[in-house]
Amino acid sequence: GAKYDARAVEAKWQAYWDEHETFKTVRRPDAPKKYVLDMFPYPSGAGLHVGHPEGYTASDIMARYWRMCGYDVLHPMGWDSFGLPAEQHAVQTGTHPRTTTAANIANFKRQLKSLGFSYDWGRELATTDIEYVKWTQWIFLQLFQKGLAVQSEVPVNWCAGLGTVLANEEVIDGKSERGDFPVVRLPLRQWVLKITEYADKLADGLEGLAWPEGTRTAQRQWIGRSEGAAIVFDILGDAARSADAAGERPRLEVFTTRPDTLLGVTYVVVAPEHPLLGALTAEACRTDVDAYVVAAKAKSELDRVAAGAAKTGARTGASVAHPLTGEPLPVWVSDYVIGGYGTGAVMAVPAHDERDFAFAQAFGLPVKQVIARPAGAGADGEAGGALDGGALAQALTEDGVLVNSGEYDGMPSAEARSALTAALEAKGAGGARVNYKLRDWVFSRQRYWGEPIPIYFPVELTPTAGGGDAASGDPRTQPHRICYETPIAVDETELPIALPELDDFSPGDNPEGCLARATDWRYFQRDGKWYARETNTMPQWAGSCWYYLRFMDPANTKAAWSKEAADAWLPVDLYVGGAEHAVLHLLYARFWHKALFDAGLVAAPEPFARLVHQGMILGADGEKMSKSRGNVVNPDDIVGEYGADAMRMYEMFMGPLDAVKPWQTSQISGVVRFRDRVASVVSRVDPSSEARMADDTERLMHLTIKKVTQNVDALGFNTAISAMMVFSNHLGALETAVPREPAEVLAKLVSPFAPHLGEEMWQRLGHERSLAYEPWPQYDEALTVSNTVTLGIQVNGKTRGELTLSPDTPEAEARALAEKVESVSKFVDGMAVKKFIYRPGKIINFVVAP
Ligand code: ANZ
Repeated sequence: GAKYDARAVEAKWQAYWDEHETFKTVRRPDAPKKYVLDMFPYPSGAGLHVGHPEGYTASDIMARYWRMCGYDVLHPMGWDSFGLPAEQHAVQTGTHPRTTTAANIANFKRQLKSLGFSYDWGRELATTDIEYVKWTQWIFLQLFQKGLAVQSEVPVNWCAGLGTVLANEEVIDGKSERGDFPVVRLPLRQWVLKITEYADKLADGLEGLAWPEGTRTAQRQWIGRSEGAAIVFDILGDAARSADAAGERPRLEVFTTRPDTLLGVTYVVVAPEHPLLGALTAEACRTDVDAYVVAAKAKSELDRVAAGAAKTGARTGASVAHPLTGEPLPVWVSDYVIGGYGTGAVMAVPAHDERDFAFAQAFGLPVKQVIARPAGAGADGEAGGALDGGALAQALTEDGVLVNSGEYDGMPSAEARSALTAALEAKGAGGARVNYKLRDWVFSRQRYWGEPIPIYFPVELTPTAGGGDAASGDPRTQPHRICYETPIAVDETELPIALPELDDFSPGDNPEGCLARATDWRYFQRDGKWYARETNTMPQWAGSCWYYLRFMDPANTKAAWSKEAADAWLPVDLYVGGAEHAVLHLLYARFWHKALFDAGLVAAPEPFARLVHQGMILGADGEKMSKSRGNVVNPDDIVGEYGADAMRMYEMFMGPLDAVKPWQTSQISGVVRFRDRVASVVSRVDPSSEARMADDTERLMHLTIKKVTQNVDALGFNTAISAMMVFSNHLGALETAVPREPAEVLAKLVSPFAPHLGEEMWQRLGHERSLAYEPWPQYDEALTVSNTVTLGIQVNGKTRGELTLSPDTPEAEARALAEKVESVSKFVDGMAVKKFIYRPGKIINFVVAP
């Protein structure tokens, strides 16, 4: 037949789907549903990279497959369109980020459409849409009203290069994740979301999720739940008086996971940021301590806690009392203790903690062993439960049995942890404590291109020297104070708070952010009083925290989504996207969802039931694709040259979806050949003929349906394609006309992968409507079993060859076939066959003699 013209066919079906709204979402009351979601892209100026179509093709296959299986499918797409690159472009060129964003979205959409994804484009949204911003702000207000959004003077990661504060997650090795600028810690007024209040729920919820184990582990570690005890040490002497004078109780609290080592504490260490450090420091030590604190500020947290880092510190001159023995213990300051973790202070047990051990060695502090290996566990025949002879060469960090601990001697660590915690609790000197690595989420950014935080504050005008009337003044021109301690929520009816128009988008060096320069926008009068809007904006994560909710009900003007929509669609059944979001987006979105769940706004406790990460596609050189390496493959080029179906199938055929794999343009020809063979097989169907399928064709058809179905269910797309290739080869090799049924089955099976090809074949087979909702082919299990067996052929008991035939083959036919097998005929020809043994399905044996 004529050559298959992919370009024309693909354009035709893309127009057809648009015109017929083929993928408009339906929700029938009694139908089962599948919500198939992609991580929506940030519409960058670079356009799609080949990693996007990989995940998007996988989810599209599932959406199309599930439609054919009778599910109502929600498969939407949109744009995560706030963010730094458009803003940085605006700073450099003066082009409004809105303009750049719109152009980039248009380009992304053109590219996605060229790939034939079955999105319901009627639900398209961008996080920068003012209607969307409105509801993002509304959700912020729900968090604010629940006490989950609060202001705080927090030591933040201030990035002067970007002119903004960054979340811990956005700082890598003391540099900004984007741009690689240095980041320092400074105290600033910030909006903080109290994600730590959900630490337990976020950790526990991971158990029931069908997510990659690595991602669940990453979240668990990020949350970092540790169980232990808080222990208080009374401050002794002068330091107690000055701590008291500072309005603090004269006690120092530590967090430990090893209360069993309590009797091995030989000193206590506070972080350089510890609020009591000033009060604890004796006059004689002040110069050293102050210098130490300054030096510590310059170090990143990561360098401070790095294993093997040289231990530094200073003596404060203060002492505390051991809570059980009363023994005085010196207090040191060291940067290996982190201000923001636990209580910012530790009880040091050098015998059993590596960092304490290194510190004690560096400063000549005593080491007191209180844990010994249990009986029988001694590495070199030491007596269990006894002291290891002499001084320890290194910290003994494992659990064991207690020694040197008075009444607790002989107790195993686990038991001693409870016993000692109970003893402390009875004395009012501590108790069980759970601690998390997770920090609250610093949620404000001093940037332009984000959602304004919908809060305002009263303004107090400073009376001027002339004694003018403060109320009639104007904070835009007059000194004033903004009452940050009294945040007021913007009334729901006044949402959205749109961004002001600016000419200069640069952050400037005002930590209030660039919106502070838009004074006409910032200050407003109501009932004769002046107010100032919050000038911080939300981070890019805000929009991606709830887009999957808006997709359920994108045109709703009364609510962010309706209860009916949420009940109809949640949770997302399949979420496909990159593993780089393991702890950022995927944790933040779960947090918002759980807060919304507690507010009764969603009925499912988790947003994403099943998660799949596509593996990274490397360049042909096996290296990560990057502009500087020049190994970037542009999806437009591939689609232009080979077509969308070939691009889709190639990316699915490269290997398992979640595997990392190199791009090899040369291998696209394999899927192109497959596509063209499918087209030629269909062109050989005689529509008027009712030609019956041969038995082997029918069996292979059922086997293929089974393999493709099972592989698609398991997201094994490469093996599904292999099975279809075998089937198309079989049909292609038929000497007769191709019967209609196997051709129709092939068109349906291939359609989720190569939807344009599928539709075109379906139409050429005489159907008028799209096959998008045709029932998925069913297989007959009995017919998937191969009807042939392979038998060994023996001559005088020795295997000389084999033969594949049906167990029903009659003896005479089996003998004739066996005699023709070359490796057998050598031993049989010219010999007298004394006996022929044939056990159908089992064995053939010739007994011969000369
Ligand atoms: C005494 C002790 C003895 C400790 C021992 C360990 C072993 P997780 O929660 O698992 O990370 N620690 C507590 N707060 C700290 C801070 N702000 N900066 C640095 N280190 C801190 O570990 C908790 C343990 O880390 C705590 O238990 C404490 O040292 C230290 F044989 O207390 B441990």
